[in-house]
Amino acid sequence: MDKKWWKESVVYQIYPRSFMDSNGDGIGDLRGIISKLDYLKTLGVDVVWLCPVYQSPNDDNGYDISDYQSIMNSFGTMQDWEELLNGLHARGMKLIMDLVVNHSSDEHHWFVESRKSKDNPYRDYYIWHPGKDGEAPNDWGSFFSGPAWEFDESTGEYYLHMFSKKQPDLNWENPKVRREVYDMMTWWLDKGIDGFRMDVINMISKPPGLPNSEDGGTCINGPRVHEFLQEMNREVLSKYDIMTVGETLDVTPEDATLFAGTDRGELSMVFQFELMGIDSGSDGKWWGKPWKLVDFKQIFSKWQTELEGKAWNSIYLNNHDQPRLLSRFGNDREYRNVSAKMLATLLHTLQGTPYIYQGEEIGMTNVRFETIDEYRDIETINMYKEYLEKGRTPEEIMEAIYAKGRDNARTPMQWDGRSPHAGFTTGTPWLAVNPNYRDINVEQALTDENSIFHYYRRLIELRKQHEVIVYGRYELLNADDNQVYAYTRTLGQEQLLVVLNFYDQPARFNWTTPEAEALSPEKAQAAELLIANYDGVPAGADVRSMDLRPYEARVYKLT
Ligand code: TEU
Ligand code: CA
Repeated sequence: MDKKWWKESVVYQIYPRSFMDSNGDGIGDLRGIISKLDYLKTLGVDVVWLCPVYQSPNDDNGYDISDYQSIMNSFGTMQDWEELLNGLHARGMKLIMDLVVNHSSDEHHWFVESRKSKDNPYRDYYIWHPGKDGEAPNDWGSFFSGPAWEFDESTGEYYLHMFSKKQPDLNWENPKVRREVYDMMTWWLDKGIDGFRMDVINMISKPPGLPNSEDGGTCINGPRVHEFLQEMNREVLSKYDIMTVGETLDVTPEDATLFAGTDRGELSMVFQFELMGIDSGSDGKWWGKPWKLVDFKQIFSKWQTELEGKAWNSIYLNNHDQPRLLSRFGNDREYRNVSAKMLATLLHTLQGTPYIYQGEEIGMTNVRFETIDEYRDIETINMYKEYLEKGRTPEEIMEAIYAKGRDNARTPMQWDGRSPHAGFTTGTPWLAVNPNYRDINVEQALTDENSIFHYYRRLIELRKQHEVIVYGRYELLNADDNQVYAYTRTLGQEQLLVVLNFYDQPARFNWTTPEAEALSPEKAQAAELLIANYDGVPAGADVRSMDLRPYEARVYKLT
């Protein structure tokens, strides 16, 4: 068993713009986060992942960086940042920073230089190409609608931008670019941070000749990506006791063992997106289809078993780019409390490092703003225009945004139910607060012992008490059951049984595999209930079959 602190940790993701505003300008900031450190300590998380706080024109809320070594003015100063780091460390928590180096902002001085002339020393920091027959160099599309190429008048060439045109892709083929990135990373690590979350890191190597996507050309998992990451590890990461998590689009478990394999000298773990695609349609995420529990189980199980002993999972069901997990996979209406706890039980009893996205711990939900003008996310705004042009109705498009838009996750954190704007700001928030804050807020959650928050706190505590939760081997039970998700976790003599009803109806669980038959009736009746999301679970009942209430979740210790 290869023990590591980051395997035993729970990570809390902060989207600074939406977390807490300390000065009334409507934008969350570093001093706001500092004022909530005791809240995080109460929850019990070990690591904070801070989304980008660097200087940025905010075309994509900080994922377009114009200076990697200074703090965005509206978030505060470097001194505030140091106070945040010290405040976390003083409370026994760690800090990982977002590393966004597939692209920079077009306002970064590298790009300002680069676009000046073809012989500028920074020209090769980015990916420039002449057009082909008066058109873009290839057929790639940007993730934020439209082509991935922008024609630049001044030199008559195109530059590549996989995201917005204000996010030109850096040219990793250029060793100078890699050196700059490694030096910058070292500079942050020497300030004492505990690691990085690496934005779209499996896109940094572009295929030679930039073939059309029609011909299989893609910037995902490009030919030199592992070479670059191994170099980065050698030059930078290996010199520190840190954790790294790569955001990797479109990867299989096999790819993950390459990026995060124990002996690969690359990353600690990756975020996979297979689960996030479970309700996508043929035309991507917006025009989706309902998801099925059997598929959901199959995907988690595949990752659990295929990474076992080879690489480490990161476990999440939402982040700042995804709808709220409760609205997507649970029930954000009459079963909000129990279904949020049921999903939390899953996330905190799988093998891997769990990631909590701000507000998840109080059961925040998706939002439905009436008009597109109330939305702020560039992906959402571009998509609205794109599909209007393609002939969809505004109503249809708004429904897609309600289901999948990124602003669902970005509405401000709901701190209390009394103040205007949920106590997030005394001014006007940059994105409106979800009107349900009167019922769903931190103040309420802290005082109510039965709250989702306290359940998360107990789950985090439980992980510290039972090694089997961290390191135990996972085994799926009853794969074909479309209502109940059940599995065991086993480490030496220790065994857990987790049973989760995913539906708003009662369900019956019958454990019939040979392992269950091997359990003696005495043992099956002596199982200890470690945590459950309902009261009144019958004591001493045989755990091999049970009746579950809607969204009921139970974790038993069998040995
Ligand atoms: O996201 C990468 C990404 O491709 C998707 O998650 C994307 O944002 C979208 O949701 C697909 O439909 C990362 C960051 O997490 C995201 O916030 C940034 O916008 C993006 O990279 C560019 O830096
Ligand atoms: Ca502010």
